[in-house]
Amino acid sequence: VYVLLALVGGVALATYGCQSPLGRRNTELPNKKQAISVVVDGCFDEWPKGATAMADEDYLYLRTPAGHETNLQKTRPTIAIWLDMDDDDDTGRTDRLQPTSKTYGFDLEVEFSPHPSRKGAAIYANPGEDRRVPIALAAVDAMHAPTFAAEEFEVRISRQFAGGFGLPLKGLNTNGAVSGVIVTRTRTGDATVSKTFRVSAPCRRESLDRAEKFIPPRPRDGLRVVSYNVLYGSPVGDPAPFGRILRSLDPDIVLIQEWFEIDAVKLARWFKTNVSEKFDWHAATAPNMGLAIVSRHAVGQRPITNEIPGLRCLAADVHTPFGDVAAVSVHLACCGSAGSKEDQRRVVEAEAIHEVIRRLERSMIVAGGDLNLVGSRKPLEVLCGGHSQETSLLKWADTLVLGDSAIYTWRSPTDIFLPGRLDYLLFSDPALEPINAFALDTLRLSRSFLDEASLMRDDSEASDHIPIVLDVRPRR
Ligand SMILES: [Ca+2]
Repeated sequence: VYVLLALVGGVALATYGCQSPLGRRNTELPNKKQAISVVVDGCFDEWPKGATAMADEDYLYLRTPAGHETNLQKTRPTIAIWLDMDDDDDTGRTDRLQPTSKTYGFDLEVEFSPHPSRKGAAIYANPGEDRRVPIALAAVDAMHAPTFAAEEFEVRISRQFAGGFGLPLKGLNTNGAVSGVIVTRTRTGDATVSKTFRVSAPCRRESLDRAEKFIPPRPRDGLRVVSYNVLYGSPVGDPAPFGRILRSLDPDIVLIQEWFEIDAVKLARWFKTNVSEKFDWHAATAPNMGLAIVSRHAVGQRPITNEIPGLRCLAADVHTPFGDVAAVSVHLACCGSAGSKEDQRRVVEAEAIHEVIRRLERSMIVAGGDLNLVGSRKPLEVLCGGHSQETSLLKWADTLVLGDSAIYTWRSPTDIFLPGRLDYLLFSDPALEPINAFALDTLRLSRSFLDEASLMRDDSEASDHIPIVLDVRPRR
């Protein structure tokens, strides 16, 4: 892979110019341990021309076409990756596939939108001819991007699940050739098989190498904004992990979703008790919507008038040392897929919220929340106010997970869905300059880092969403 990547070494700059439907990346990527590898974000600019598979010490990456615009975990027909982990037909389930006619020994199958539910993902090991063993999704640390509908996807599969499933030791589990195909299969069994992909995997890292990453300090000449879906008010009954996480992030403004039935006084007190006594916290809440905005700076709630029953949007002016910043916490309707009624509802909600934001008449705007972007990308574009990030009122930040080369904001290890990017942070570009953007998943970080930041290994598992962070400073 490094030989392959050397060909595109020129791309290894701090800022990627992503021209995919995701839009141009507008925040710097954090320094990475490797000079370059795949960033699982739905942009393909780091992929050498013609490459469909790559591998590094930790993961196998596959460029997976769907053939039409769709959500990979809500698509039909089923799309499956059949992996010959050691490129050896003596192991796994043998199959002679047209049009290649080569005989494979498929060891691992990753199915998207599997039958009969046609949603989520399923992973199976084939340790022998007639054995098919389901593997928990979390064990394979698999994910894909984008989460919203696209024509092709970046998929990654961890190389760290070796052993335990009777899978071959050569190839993916240690080093050497890995091959496979992508199989599209209808419910009646009709299958279309891709060309074979083959990659030479470098030596696998001995054990999961958690990143020695430190949370970038809050900017002195700017503001740190956090968006956090806290899972049905979990901080009330389980304050410790949320307190540690928010303390480590040191936010100026927190945009909260799913914290129901709490008033501004109680919420400010929760922050004083659990995050920092140093500040007099201020809050605005919409308790029936589960939304809140909390800041160390004074907060003035803005009235919202809209025509849409059940719209979840809360706006406030935050009186920062740099002037008044409009802060907006949003939670769009959940579920569905591209074009579904839920997706159409999200578009309508995004239109209404964009109008709310426009009427706030502030130049400095930060907005964020759980957009539930499991259908089309349109709600995001509409919320920002335009298809092009060049001309829209708001831009979104690319919140790479700290210490990882991927963007996800939601994961639930016991769910049928793989991790996804549901949450976004937006900012008004003419007035605010993005400095840093990241997401915090404590599971990705090393013991020494966690100790340094006074975090516990499983703190970010207190919610199914992880906090996303954006640092901005006023442009002068
Ligand atoms: Ca990418």
